[in-house]
Amino acid sequence: MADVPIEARFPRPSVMGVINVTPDSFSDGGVHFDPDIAAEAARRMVDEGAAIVDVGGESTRPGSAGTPLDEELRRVVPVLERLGGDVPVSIDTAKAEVGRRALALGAELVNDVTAFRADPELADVCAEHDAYVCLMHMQGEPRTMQDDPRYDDVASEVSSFLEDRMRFAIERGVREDRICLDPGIGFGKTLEHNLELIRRLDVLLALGRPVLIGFSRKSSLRKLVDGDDLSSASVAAAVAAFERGATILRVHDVKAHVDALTVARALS
Ligand code: HH2
Repeated sequence: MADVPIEARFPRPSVMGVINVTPDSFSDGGVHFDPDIAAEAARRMVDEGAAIVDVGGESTRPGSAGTPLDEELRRVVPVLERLGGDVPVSIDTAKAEVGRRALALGAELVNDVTAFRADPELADVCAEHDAYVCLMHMQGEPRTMQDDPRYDDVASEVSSFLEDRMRFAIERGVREDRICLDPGIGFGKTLEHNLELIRRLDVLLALGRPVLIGFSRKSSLRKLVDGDDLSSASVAAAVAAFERGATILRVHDVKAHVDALTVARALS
């Protein structure tokens, strides 16, 4: 892997396209379950301006119970094989073995929504491959995380959690200049928590790492707008996050986000 810090590899703003190879993801479940269709969608996202595509084989939607290793590998490996190392890929996994296989197949970033808590060995795998890493905050676990999330001060608590997890990753050999941080929009958070995390993104930015935000099609947006189509609401959230300092925006509708962020950057 090229020896480039994550902030140089992903200039602000960069778009990460989402490819969920799952039957049950909350926004695009089942759409990309066929590996040919998933690979084609990934290539299209890159053509539309995505800097990277995030391939995931385990749904983390509220209430979901987790996917066994064999099944997760069965979902993501055929997609990664089809992308053949020529499409920039991030692997959305919390499992060391999935990370290992994905990095061997050319993935360059490991996106772990558990920040190496579920499987600490994933940190060693990332260190060995000198992979880029996204560490995300989650309160609780997907099965129960939306039951009654509570914080005294959400921005400070998320930030100190991520500081601890970054220290852990570095202790295991991951270089700091490979790491980006994500407050985990919708992962054990109410609408108000999510909004406050974006409004007070400076608290997280003070850790000195690039920030990734995934607000796209999250159910909180549904509480703000009428109807089922969350694409405009997602774009607005991404632009607001960018203006407050976010670097990587994880999104489903790549073209709309790339256009909006291009204009937002020109205006900044
Ligand atoms: N959100 C989801 C999954 N992975 N990774 C990061 N770093 N940040 C996020 O906000 C994030 C994530 C959930 O969204 P989605 O992939 O659309 O759904 P599902 O988890 O149901 O597959």
